[in-house]
Amino acid sequence: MNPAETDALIVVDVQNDFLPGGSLAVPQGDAVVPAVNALAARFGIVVATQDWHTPGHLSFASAHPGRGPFETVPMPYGPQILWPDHCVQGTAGAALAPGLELSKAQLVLRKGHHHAVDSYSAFREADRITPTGLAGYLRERGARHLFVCGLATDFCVAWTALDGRAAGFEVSVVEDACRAIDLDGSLARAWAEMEAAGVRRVSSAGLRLPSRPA
Ligand code: VGL
Ligand code: ZN
Repeated sequence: MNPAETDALIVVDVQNDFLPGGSLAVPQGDAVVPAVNALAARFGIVVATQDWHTPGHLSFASAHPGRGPFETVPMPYGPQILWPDHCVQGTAGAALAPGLELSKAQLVLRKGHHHAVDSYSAFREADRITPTGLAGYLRERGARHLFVCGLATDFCVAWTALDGRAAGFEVSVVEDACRAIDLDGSLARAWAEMEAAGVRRVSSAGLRLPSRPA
């Protein structure tokens, strides 16, 4: 598999709060940094996303008295897992990880900024209706095949990959450049859903991307 000039790398939520020591730490989340850097050097289109919540965002357990992190509550758009406060707009926890070399990323897309609606997906908010604009951006850039990596495999990476397919793109998830939260079997479920939707499961080593000048 040889990504063409019009293939796009989507780097999902590689932010301090998802790294060890962060408020919603993904086990070994920091391990994706070198893998993502190596991938980014080889793609013509690079997009990074940031989870970007308002203070007191309704996906935070702290906004629901009597509820705790990782419980599920009904929201108007469906069930919502409650999370520890994380990735609050402008905070150090919301910053991209140190060591991430994404100076060539042309777009940094922020999501989850509507106070009452979560957005795991980089394409559509959790109401499944409100678009972020990413599909239009990628189409206008001529992208056809998206390679998705980052954090966390079973939430923002999976939802982004599934919505990328729904938007008509070829989608591959680069497994070694992702890490998962894995809450009650969520990782196995995410891979099953992605495979059923035609998302390819690939590794960096299997890509044989042409190296390109910076
Ligand atoms: C994420 C849970 C809550 C993610 C974001 O980036 O996978 N997970 N917010
Ligand atoms: Zn979030």
